[in-house]
Formats: sequence, C-alpha cells, structure tokens
Amino acid sequence: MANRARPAGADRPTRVGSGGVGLLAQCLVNRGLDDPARAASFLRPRLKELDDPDRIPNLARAVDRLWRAREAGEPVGIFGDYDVDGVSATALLLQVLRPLGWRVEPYLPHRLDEGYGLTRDAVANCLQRFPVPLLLAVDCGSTATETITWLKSQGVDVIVLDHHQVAQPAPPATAMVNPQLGSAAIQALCSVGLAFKLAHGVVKQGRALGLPAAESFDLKPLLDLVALGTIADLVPLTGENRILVTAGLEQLNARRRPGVRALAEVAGIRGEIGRWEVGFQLAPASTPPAGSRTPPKPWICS
Ligand SMILES: [Mn+2]
Repeated sequence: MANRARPAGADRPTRVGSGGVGLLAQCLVNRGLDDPARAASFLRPRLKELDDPDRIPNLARAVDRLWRAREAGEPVGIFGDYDVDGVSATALLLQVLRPLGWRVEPYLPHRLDEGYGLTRDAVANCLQRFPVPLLLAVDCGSTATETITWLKSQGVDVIVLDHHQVAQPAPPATAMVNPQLGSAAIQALCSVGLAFKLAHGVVKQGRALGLPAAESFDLKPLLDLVALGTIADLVPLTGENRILVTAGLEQLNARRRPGVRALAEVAGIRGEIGRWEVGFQLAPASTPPAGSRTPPKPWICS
C-alpha cells in the first residue's frame, strides 16, 4: 500500500487499533464516543461524574420552597403517578423527606377511577385526604395549566417534577422542574432520576445549613428505585441515566427492600438482576393488573 493520498478528515479517529481492544475502540467511535474521557465514562460510569443537581432547570427553586415548608412546619403532599417511574419517584422522595424532618404524605391516583395526571378531580380527592399548602406533582403536571391555576387560587403552591413535554405557555407552578427545559445532556432523565436529583439538592442544602441528619444521609441506597423506574420508563440509558442505572443495579442486587425481594420471587428471578430482568420481569410484576380495585400506594418503599 504505497503512497496513497490521505483523504480529507483522515486525522479523525475513524479506525482504531486491531484485535479485541481495537474492535471495542471502533464500536465506541461508531457511537460518537471518540474522546478518551467520554469513552472511559461510558465503559465505567461513576457516581462522582454526576452533574450538580442545580443544573436542572428550576430545581434550586423547588429546594428553597421545600425548605421553607419544613421551617414553617407545613405539611407537603406528593401527588405521584401509578406507573413504575411515578411510584418509584414518589417512594424515593418520601424516603428522603421524612427522615430529614418533613411532614409528607403520598397520593397515587387510581388508574381506573381517576386516570393519569394532575386532574382537578384527583387533586381534589388528594387535598380532601391531605389538606396541604404545598403539593409536589411527580411524573405529571407539565400540561396541567387549569388544575395548577385552580390550586393557586386555593392557596396551594405546586412544584412540578416531570419529564414530559411542557405546555406553552407553561403552567403557573412555583417551580417547573423538567429536563425538557434544559440542555440536551439531561433531557433523557425520567421522573425517578429527577427525584434523585431533587433529593441530592435537598440534602446538599441541609448540609449547608449544618443539619446533622443531612450530613449523615446516604443517598446511594435509594438508587435501586432509580434503576427500577429508569429502566421501566424506557428512556435512553446514556449519559446520567447510564451512571444512575449502573450504580442502581448494584443496589437492586443487594435486595435490601422486602418489596424488591418479594417482587423478584414473584417474577421467579434467582440470579442477578440486570436490565432485562427489570424491564421484562420486575417492572411488569410491580404493575397492578388493569382491573385491580386495590387503592394504589408506594408499596415499593418497604
Ligand atoms: Mn415517567
């Protein structure tokens, strides 16, 4: 092969090395991972590479409003969704806010009686059970302009934590925490990933305030819920999702929660829990049958 002219752009890494390592490198380059730092992070995702939670649009506002509620002793309602992402996000937030001193109650709408989303009827039922001045809408609320406007007129502030498309103009929430309003790098996060980010922001603020419970709070054991919801919601497992799911599967395999152990048993999983087992066994097993009359609750907490 003598003296062939180098084509334009030949200095770009389009072919790398040879043998097994060369093949892996070629696969990474084909996926656009052509700089060593990004390739290394893809192969070995680490929690310390997670971005600052404050980079999520309006997350800092949500953290501030939550801390104000705690200082004022205001009870907080979490209005979730009944799918795996919504339930695991609701469970995750309960498990952070309660130990850190919030009075907080979960409400999951009934799939058949109340349907999806922050509807006026479902919210009225929720407020009847838990009269609260602050509602956290999880995995829903991005288009609920009418309900949020009504809640505001009733003196109820709403924080929306959701990853669905936001209505134009956006509903008048106190904080619209939604990755669709941010950069492409975070847009794949689903609600349980966002809930983890919000939890991180809340704990960070608690540490800045010198609260001992926040200083010793370990967020890592909550990542099993993040793996569950993120895989079940079928969002791309790239970037931050890849980091969260990798660490989350480790937590899931520790099988600390009785709820996870029971699910794994029902699903017949004996060995390791991976993405396939979550997507095709754990997630379907955790969804109540369509005709179920049982009132939904964030059972996975246990
Ligand atoms: Mn979701």
